[in-house]
Amino acid sequence: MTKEIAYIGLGSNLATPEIQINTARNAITALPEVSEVAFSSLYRSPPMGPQDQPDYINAVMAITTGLPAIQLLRQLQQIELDHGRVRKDERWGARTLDLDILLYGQQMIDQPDLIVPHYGLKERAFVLYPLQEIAPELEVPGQGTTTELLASCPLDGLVRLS
Ligand code: A4P
Ligand code: MG
Repeated sequence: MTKEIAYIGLGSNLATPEIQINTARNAITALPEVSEVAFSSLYRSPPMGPQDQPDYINAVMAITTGLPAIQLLRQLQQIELDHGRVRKDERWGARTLDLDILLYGQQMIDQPDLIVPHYGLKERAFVLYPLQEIAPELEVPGQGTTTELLASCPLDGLVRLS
């Protein structure tokens, strides 16, 4: 079976975010047909969206996987639920765990529930900086390398944690 390298964005701003990110990492690694390739530093940033919520902790993980992209998404959504994620109507509201597929090989996917590359990838410092940390030469299909994209993405208060 062909394997793809996929990049997953992890975010949390409730219930001790560092622990959420760590247990999510373990749950992703434990999925069938998934192996971890790299994991970025943790980053802290002020919330994008409603400001009356805690700061976020974000990271990016690279995996190899034999799962088709849509099956990977379903597995990630189950992990979100297992972490007590409650979907509310408020856009960009606080959450225990958010898992986004940033990239899936060099594929461009445009389906009702899955758009890859992730639409916020190049504007969001909390996605692009950790992604560039683990994949500085990576080509984002149709958009340039992560290092090139970083040049026009301000930090917006993002801090890399040691
Ligand atoms: N979906 C489509 N494409 C994808 C993809 N590539 N990966 C669909 C994952 N999901 C994808 O997601 C809504 C729908 O997107 C899903 O049903 C899936 O089929 P959701 O997780 O239910 O909703 P959401 O995450 O609240 O919405 P949205 O617009 O995706 O929010 P974001 O973009 O995830 O932003 N501030 C900081 N500092 N750091 C953060 O991480 N995160 C958010 C959430 C807001 N503010 C933040 C952060
Ligand atoms: Mg999401």
